Amino acid sequence: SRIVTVAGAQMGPIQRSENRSEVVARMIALMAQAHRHGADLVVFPELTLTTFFPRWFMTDQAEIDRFFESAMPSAETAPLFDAAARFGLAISFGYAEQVQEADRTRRFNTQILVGPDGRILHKYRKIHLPGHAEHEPWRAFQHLEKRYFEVGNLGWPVVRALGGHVGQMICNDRRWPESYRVMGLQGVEMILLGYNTPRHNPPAPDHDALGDFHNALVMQAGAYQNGTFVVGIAKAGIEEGCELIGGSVIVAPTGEVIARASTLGDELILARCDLDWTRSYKETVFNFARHREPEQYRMIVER
Ligand code: ING
Repeated sequence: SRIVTVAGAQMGPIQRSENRSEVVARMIALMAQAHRHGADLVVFPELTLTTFFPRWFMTDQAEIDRFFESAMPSAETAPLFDAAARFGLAISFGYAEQVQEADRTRRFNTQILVGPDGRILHKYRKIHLPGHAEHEPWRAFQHLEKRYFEVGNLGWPVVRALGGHVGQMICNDRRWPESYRVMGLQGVEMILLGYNTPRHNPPAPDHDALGDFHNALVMQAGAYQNGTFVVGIAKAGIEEGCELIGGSVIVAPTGEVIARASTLGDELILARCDLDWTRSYKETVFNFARHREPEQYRMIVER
């Protein structure tokens, strides 16, 4: 068996006035708790260093850039790396990444996996950006990820880490089966993801009552259909008047939820995950080499 003791660190709301050092202190408190429970890994939400700023229409790039990290680690985030090394933990967390690439400034919604030695083991940039790019005043709140971020340019890599094959995705990605399957085809055994999901989706208010159901549904399906663990961790609660769902979960390759958050605040969930548990699915019902018919799937890519 290859047991990874996984902690999910659900974060409660982060208000606009809260600075990075205050957030980092909350994160380190959860890491200390995880360490006391013998965790090997702590997974934090999407954009876990600031409030979910795409809810606002902003035009001043300097104001927008105050929500981005132009260095990782920086003075404010270095304590996370130090705590990971001190506790011998790997950590996965999301942040708004500003980077100079190909001689221009680029901005991504990013999640990184940092090893206990402080090395960045995996970086993912969000590919499925939900919402819209222009101001839509009819909405109770905006969802301007298409305005503030570029589509990720790193694909969905799977790396060797934690004694197995590990991948990451972010928030809206979890609703798209392709995100899981691209990693499933690379033999992924544990997918780490964070999310900031408003309870209310202005274009489809009739979906609101099903928010928690859809959240669990997509991660349980993705886990089962690709024989992988899925760790899905929320930033939850009421941020600047906007309610975000909780429902952080750890899902087994069976599709069963084996740990779930009960609150909408900072809350640690835990599970001992035996990566060998994936084999019974990857070698039988989802033996891709034996049972998939890619020639029949072309429409998925060509449309
Ligand atoms: N948030 C949401 C998500 O995909 C959304 C967008 C909200 C989709 C409600 C559907 C319903 O979970 C992010 N950040 O992607």
